[in-house]
Amino acid sequence: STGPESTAGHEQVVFCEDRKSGLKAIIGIYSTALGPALGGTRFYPYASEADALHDVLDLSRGMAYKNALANLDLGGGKAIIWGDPDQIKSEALLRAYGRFVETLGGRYYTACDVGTYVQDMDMIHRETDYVVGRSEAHGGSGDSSVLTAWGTFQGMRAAAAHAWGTATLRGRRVGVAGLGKVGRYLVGHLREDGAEVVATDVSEKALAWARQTHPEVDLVPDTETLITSDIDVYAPCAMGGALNDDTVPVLRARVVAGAANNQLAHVGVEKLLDERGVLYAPDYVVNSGGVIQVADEIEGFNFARAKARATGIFDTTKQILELADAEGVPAAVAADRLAERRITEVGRLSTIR
Ligand code: NAI
Ligand code: K
Repeated sequence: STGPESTAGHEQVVFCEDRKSGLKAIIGIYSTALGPALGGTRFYPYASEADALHDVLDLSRGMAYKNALANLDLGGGKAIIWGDPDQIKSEALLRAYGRFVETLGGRYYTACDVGTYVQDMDMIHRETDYVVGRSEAHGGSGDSSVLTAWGTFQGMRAAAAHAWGTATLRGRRVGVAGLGKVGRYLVGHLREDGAEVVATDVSEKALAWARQTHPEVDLVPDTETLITSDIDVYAPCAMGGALNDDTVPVLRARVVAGAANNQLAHVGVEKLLDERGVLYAPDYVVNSGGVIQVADEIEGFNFARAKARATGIFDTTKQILELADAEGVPAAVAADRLAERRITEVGRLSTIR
């Protein structure tokens, strides 16, 4: 829980309420310096309005950095809908929300996040064009884990090049924690590149997929076994907080590069990684293939163009790791600096769009 929140630093924060449908939402626009703000809508039963506000302010700022490093002409925003989606999500509520997004006139584009899905974006689209992450039937790009996994693989190749001199995972042992939508595509890319893969998941379904599709992949019972085994690369592809005070000291991988959001459990973990000589490819950089994919819908989705942009995650990751060395800071800090530079140099600063 958090105290009163300052909105200083954010361009605009919009509180939305529609009594009839029970909608309570907050849209946070951190910056439109690089273009319209883009970020998903999180539908979550926050304990308090203060918690909801704290999350939307945090997440919208994060999106500004993510979109800047993804080389998108987009600023950062995010929204939350306050409540339990299983209890209150309805056509009326989503459409009321869509009308609020429409009132912003294109300063904010929404997309999927925790608790919202492609079909919800299709519903919101009935009220506004400022929504991406739609289904293919509605002019969208469908499942964004395709380019998320591709981009993560590119970021991992860049980290491999930085660590070992060649941009391949060939002959390396890569530990994938989480064989969900992203993890499964990632395993495919790794195998094609000639990596050995060891993996884990808590879901029997996910493990069955691995046994069926990739019988050569070693399966281990849990993440602890995975990270303490003899792996070169650790790819967190499940929940947040994978890198913490318990895991970092026992990590055997030289490189960490994975799709999971918010891998660093708290501020300071980036220093622990640095001290152990672990090369960490920042999560929000390597997993930006997803936002790159959905953002492409604004121009009319073109898979080849979006894939080419996601391939650019290789160069961005390389640049960040080099900047980290040059400035003697952890990669996570270098990433933030690079994002701030692009926002300041390319961005039209505080020009309201
Ligand atoms: P998903 O829900 O399809 O897959 C997650 C997998 O992790 C599931 O198979 C689940 O059983 C497994 N899992 C959960 N807890 C675990 C544990 N303790 N140990 C091992 N496995 C565990 O999710 P998805 O879409 O594959 O996303 C994975 C991560 O990547 C998430 O952190 C997500 O926020 C992030 N991400 C996903 C994007 C996308 O486009 N799908 C975009 C950017 C980030
Ligand atoms: K997401």
